[in-house]
Amino acid sequence: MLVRKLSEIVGTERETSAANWTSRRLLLRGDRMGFSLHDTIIYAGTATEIHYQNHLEAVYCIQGKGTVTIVATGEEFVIEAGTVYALDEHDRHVLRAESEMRMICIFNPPLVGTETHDENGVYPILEEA
Ligand code: 9YT
Repeated sequence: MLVRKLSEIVGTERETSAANWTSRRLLLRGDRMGFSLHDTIIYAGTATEIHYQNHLEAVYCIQGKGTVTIVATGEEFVIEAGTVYALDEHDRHVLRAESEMRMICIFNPPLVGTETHDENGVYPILEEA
């Protein structure tokens, strides 16, 4: 069994940050679970366009409040503690954080660990170093 604590990850190579968020990657592809599991903080007042063309992502909000807007349709959903959204159609979307949001994110296929959004909000498929 694998046991790992958030406190052991913060500030290590398992934490990846971008302008609008920081992602603490608790489980990665190397852990051989078939998915990756992240504890992610989205900074208050930010808007991030994201398009996971190569991955499915489920996001469970455990703290804070914001919205997700589907770019293709303009549909907007309020996301707050206790809400999960699943990007089952690789939906391009904009995530807006009214307050700081804490999200538990699951990716399939799992991230290797160093991925960050490209200019289109996409994570590439990476091979492990
Ligand atoms: C909710 C979301 O997609 N935020 C961007 C970061 C990503 N979830 C990650 O790598 O943890």
